[in-house]
Amino acid sequence: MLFLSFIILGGRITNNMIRILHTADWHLGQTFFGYDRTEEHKLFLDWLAKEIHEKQVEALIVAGDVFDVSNPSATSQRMYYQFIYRVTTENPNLQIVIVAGNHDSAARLEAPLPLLQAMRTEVRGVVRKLEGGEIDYDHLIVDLKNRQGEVELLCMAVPFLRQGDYPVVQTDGNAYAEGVRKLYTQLLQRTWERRKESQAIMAIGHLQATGSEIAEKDYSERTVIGGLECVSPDAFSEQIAYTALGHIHKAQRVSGRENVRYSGSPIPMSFAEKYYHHGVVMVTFDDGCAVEIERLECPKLISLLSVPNGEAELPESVLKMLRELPEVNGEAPYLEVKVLLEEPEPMFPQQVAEVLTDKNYRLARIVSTYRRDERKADEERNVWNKGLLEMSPLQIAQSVFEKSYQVEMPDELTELFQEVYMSATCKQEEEEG
Ligand SMILES: [Mn+2]
Repeated sequence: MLFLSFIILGGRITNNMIRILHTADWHLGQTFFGYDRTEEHKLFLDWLAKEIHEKQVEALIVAGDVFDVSNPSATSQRMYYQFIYRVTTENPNLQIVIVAGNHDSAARLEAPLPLLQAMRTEVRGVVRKLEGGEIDYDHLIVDLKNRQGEVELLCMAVPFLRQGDYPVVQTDGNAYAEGVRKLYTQLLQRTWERRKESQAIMAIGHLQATGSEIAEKDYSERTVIGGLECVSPDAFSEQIAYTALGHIHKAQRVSGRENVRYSGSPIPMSFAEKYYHHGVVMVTFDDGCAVEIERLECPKLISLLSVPNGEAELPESVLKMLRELPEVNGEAPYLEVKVLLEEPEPMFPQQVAEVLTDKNYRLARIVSTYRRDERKADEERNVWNKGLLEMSPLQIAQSVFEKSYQVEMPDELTELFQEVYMSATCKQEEEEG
């Protein structure tokens, strides 16, 4: 059976290739409008374990946001460790590389590293510094071996970068973007020096690349300080055979480059993601190049449904549509109800609940839009109905400011807020570490 794992490239059989699976943004422990998602995550991890075994991959790459919160629950942690134990036991050659995302605690994710290394699993959360304050680039390079036990792929394992993690660059442009670019450039230089002939180089990143497509109004994907963190995909040199990105939940190539990709999240994180194809990316490297890139779509346990599917409608018509919802056998879909109101209708949620009593649906939320008061409607649609949990601290501050003063928060205040927020979160990280 083993010969089946070798792929034929241009008529020649290679047996020193290496195959990886790229995934990201698991957000283990996420609750969806109060609903527990453990079963959805379990289904994904079971599927992933089977794919790893069947496709005989040599490495699993997780590009950040393993957990939804920095202090994950016992259930989420158990699921994570059980998975790592299972796949590394079932596949004695499997290597795993995990980097921290902005939702993860960098220090906490790295803490069990000594144990995980015994299971051929490397975690990079914190960017370590050498004695002189230089970045420890060697620590960010992980060697990945092919089936023959030879190093075939050099992996630049870069976690989500916070201020202080990347080199300081004097620039008129964006200090974050330039700093991140410099880190990748210097890391690539170091990796290139180590590279032996026929070895490929890959990069991992948890960041928002310029030009990447995010779900409209999707707060769950936005970074901690909105808008500032766009990194140009040029940061990923052509010398890098494949760049495995995390953070954006929609699977996509970046700037049309086949080998710079977001794998996307395995399950939808918001109603904005209901039409996404969720999955992972399988990449085969040979002779220093990514020779095959294939998307594997993962199964869906619970589907998402909006009523109406388009713009909000009046209560009568929405209730009628709800009454006409087909019966569902199996898992109840998550349901979003969008209603257009002319005045507050406090009884509406109860009416919805009554209509749904005998129906197998999970009511996630009712989004109310007011027809008369456009300003208020916009506010509700755009901000508060998204839920505080899905918004970044800056977005919360901005919306409070707008509510109080009826004007946008001035740039000056926005900058001050970001400064305070960054220093507060850096301090928190230190305390955790
Ligand atoms: Mn993220």
